[in-house]
Amino acid sequence: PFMHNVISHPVFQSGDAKTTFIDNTPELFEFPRIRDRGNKTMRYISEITVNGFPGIEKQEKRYFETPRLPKVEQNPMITAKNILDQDGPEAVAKWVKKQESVLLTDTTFRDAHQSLLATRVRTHDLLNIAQATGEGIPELFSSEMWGGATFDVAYRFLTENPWKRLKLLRKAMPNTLLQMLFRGSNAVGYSNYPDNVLEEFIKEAAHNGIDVFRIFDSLNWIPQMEKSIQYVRDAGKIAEGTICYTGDILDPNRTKYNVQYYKEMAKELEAIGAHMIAIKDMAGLLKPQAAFRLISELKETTDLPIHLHTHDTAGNGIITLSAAVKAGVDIVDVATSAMSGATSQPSISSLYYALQYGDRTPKVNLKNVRQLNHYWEDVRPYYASFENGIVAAQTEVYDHEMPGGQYSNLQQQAKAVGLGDKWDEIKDMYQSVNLMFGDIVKVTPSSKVVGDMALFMVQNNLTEQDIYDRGEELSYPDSVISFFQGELGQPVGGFPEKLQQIILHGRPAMTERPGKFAEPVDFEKVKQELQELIGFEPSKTDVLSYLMYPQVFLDYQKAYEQFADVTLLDTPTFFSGMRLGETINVQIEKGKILIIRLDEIGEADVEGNRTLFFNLNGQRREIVIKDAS
Ligand code: 3PY
Ligand code: ZN
Repeated sequence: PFMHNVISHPVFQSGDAKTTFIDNTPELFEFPRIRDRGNKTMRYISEITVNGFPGIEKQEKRYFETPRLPKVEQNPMITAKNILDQDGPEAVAKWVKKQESVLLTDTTFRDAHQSLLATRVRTHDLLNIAQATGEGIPELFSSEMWGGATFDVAYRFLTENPWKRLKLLRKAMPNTLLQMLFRGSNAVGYSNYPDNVLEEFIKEAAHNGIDVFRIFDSLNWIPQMEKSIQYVRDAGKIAEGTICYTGDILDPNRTKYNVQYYKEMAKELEAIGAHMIAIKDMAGLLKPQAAFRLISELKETTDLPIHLHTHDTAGNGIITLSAAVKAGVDIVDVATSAMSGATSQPSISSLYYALQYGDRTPKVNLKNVRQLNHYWEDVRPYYASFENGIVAAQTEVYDHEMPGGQYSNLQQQAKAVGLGDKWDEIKDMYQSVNLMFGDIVKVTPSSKVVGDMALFMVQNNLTEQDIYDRGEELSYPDSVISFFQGELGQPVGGFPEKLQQIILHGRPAMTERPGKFAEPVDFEKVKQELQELIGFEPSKTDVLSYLMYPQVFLDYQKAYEQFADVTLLDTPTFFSGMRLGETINVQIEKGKILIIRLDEIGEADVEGNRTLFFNLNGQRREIVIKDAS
């Protein structure tokens, strides 16, 4: 129901929308004749009130208390951000190594809500607490607030421009390093991009406020990370070369990813210019004793600072982090308590108490930490519809090895194709497919390949043997074909040849870095093309977004034209619309407030249209909405 006009237009849906589409299809532009923001805002509210928010069940708007806003005690100091700005990334690395206490990265603004709430936390709610977070915990190494799925979800589901989020948080937290997750040659998307796109993206991200880039490759293939690391260095920012952790270094039966493997990878990352080494345990597989061993050995291998990222899915997060701290890890990732645990990161305050009175206790003002957490206790319930349903520890992750972010997605996908009752079987199949594929690193986008194949096999009642026996006759999911063609790069130890032959029906595969052959993008040309589509001159960041997510970006622009800036709405209104008789305030700019009251919702007429009667700043207004029910 959202952007009915353009998006559901048959030409647009067929994918044939050319640059002349808008000229030849003037009816699309009949609705936004209403110029003013008040009407556009009421139109959005009406749409949601009548038809619900897309993708979630329509429900009564709940009553919420205003979130408690903290009064933090200030303790001005020289922060890691100040060091970066004054002396550059090497100075930061040196400073990190000098700290006796363990340093912390707060993932509340990114991975925590990506892992718990389907990445749905809005800029509105981040911005309300950003300044207090920066001032209340200046000791943080960094705040992770961008990358991964945030980019896509912001445009697609929240009708937000993620670049604007970055700029606003940058301004609100001037003394905190802002960190992003970057998928190497896949940037913040799912496919391979030409090198000059990576370069431009990193340049713009740095320019708009990103200080630390955590660069990983979904197969741990160094050639896919090399360029990005160089571009981050060129931008004067911090490049974290990332090792994705999989398997179990202590399991005598699984020797592919052993300590030696990780040590060699750390050396390679150092050699291609990483300022720090990140260990990205995306599924939460790193057990406490393995963490102690891994960090101890890596500390002996490299002089670069080591930054550990894990998930608490199996319930061992704090023990794992404590063991890593004991072994000398420099920085660890944590989240505010109300947004921690289960598929998210371990809690900042739990870790604090676990390490209290020790020689590496994190230096944070715990009173401030607690105050900030009150805010999140109050805000998380806004997003109840997006909770992933994992409320307790799940040790079976040690078997299936599915990243937390994928778990609920794949579960949804399974339900959508009528396999909801086969979820246990799908998890087992996921594990088998991983082994069939040669035991690969599983994280966006390689995790999607394994998930798609598992679903495909369960759906079609196929066993591993069936694939070998009559696999030539089957047609596989696109992601699986593209993986075996080498389009994501090369997995550790290469592809299983027999399976590769079967899936590619004997066609040859790429063995080199895909970006080596990709034509550079002509930014000027893309800009022209986009300008014709949207009717105004796009910014550099618009062009980059359009390159990564063409349709998503165009959909976003249409929604913006239709509804104006919906990021200004409070979150309960954004997801649930308004109650009859309710009044809300929307600050559209400094000193300019819309006071909106919903007075009446009319009956649907024969065509299914309803009239909603509002009072906007004292004047009666009507909005007509099609009831899609
Ligand atoms: C992402 O790429 O979105 C991830 O969070 C990987 O863990
Ligand atoms: Zn993560």
